Amino acid sequence: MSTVDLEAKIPNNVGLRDNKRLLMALEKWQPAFLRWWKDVGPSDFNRNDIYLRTAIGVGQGGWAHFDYVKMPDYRWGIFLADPVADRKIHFGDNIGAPVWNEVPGEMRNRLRRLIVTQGDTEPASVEQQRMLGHTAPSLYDMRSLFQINVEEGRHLWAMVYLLHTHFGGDGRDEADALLDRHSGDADNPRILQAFNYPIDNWVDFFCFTTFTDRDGKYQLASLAESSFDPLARTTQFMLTEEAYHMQTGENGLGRIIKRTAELHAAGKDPQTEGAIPLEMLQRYVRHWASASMDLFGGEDSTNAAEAFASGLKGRYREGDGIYKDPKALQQSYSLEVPTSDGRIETKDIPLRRAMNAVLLDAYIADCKRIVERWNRELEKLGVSFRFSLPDHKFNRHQGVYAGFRFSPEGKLIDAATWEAHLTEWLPKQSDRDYVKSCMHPVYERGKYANYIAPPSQGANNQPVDCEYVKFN
Ligand code: BYC
Ligand code: FE
Ligand code: FE
Repeated sequence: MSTVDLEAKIPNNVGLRDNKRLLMALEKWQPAFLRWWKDVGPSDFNRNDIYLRTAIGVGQGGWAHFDYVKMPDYRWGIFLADPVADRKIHFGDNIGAPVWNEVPGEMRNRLRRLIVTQGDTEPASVEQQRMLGHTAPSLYDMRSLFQINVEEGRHLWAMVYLLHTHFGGDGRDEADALLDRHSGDADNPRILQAFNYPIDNWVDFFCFTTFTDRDGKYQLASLAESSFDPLARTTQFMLTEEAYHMQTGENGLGRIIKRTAELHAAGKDPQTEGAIPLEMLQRYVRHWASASMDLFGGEDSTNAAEAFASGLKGRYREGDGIYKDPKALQQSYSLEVPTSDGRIETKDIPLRRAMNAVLLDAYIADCKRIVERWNRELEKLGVSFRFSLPDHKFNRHQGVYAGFRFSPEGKLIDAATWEAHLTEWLPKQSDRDYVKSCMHPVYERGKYANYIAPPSQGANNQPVDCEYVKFN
């Protein structure tokens, strides 16, 4: 197993110590990163001791070392999963050839663009969430937020490492630009739209970590198949951390649902008790699910075809041998496309061009499982409300459905029908005002805000009333 240099200024298992030029470049970027953290990362709480998990190795358990840390002292490091000896390309046009450790010239631009897009989302999410500590519903939740924030910071490091190591001067410029764009900045926004929406309340936060971090899981998983081995190894390791982000979302929403359901069961009106009505939560779910589906890009995409053909991006679990044709040349994909005269046609497109749609399908199946889990809880609590995922055509701004109007069930509708139902389907101003009115911080050990049930277990087997964040 690779050795991790923990004493280094930048902890790493990539032998930075022996690559003086790279080390110098990264040590120059490091203060810019810390400045960025201070300026637009979590507002306040940088002096609190927080019970955080830090990656100190890539082996089993090595990435889950817990201790009290102040966020700016978190050891942001560079960790790649250990290499697989003699790894071969396993999909696309170059099947069977050895994987690349350097970027093939003809793939440079496409690969740089993928890495920059991935890298851009990581700091964006930290910026979006920067005010949430001020309204944390408990110390447990505050810890989760900051855990996610420091790890997204590390994911930025992961992409910056690749840019610095493999893309020369252009890569260094791109690494700087990752700290210059800002979420929601009118002049210099983040690349993908979902990363420009504000996340200033915990309902948006839990929806974002459920649905948007889950796009992260699928994008990272497809990059983890990459023939460019350093990218595959970096993203593999990032995925180990990602699971916690999605759990935070799924459990967080589950706890909000539980609290509301318990009030229903007790014959009380959730809204007079400061809890979140389930219909309202459903509107937030529709917003974030559809915004996250946009992150998969167009369903019919030559970019996606080329990324697959050249071996840069595979399908979900491509390496597990679950697909019949690893070249994806023999099959087609049936895509529903809206026509200008208001019908939906099924069009067969070459499978390679449908790679974004194939990945989106896997994502949607995963999201459906989450929603079903919430619904089983509701059933247990004796509440008749059921959550549903919007159809993939609903409220889309990217791909073949952009510019058309669909109901949450996937029925093509006209603009007037859309307008008439908008406030029923997506969060409206009064929802936002109400949710905001529920956001009061709870910093007392073991106490939880009124709209959310306590978690069923604490972090890292600690009790739920552990002092996860110290105010000293
Ligand atoms: N917004 O061929 P198309 C995460 C552009 S989340 C704006 O349809 P393609 C995280 C596209 O760039 C995971 N623009 O799509 C989560 C292209 O522009 P050009 C992030 C968009 O290129 C939570 C044009 O439209 N990782 O990690 O196949 C917290 C046509 O594009 C959008 C990645 O995204 C959009 N939504 O696929 C923290 C992986 N969609 O070239 C972190 C890397 C498309 O015509 N990125 N466009 O100027 C990719 O794989 C691809 O760039 C995309 C788009 C899947 C995003
Ligand atoms: Fe991430
Ligand atoms: Fe994440």
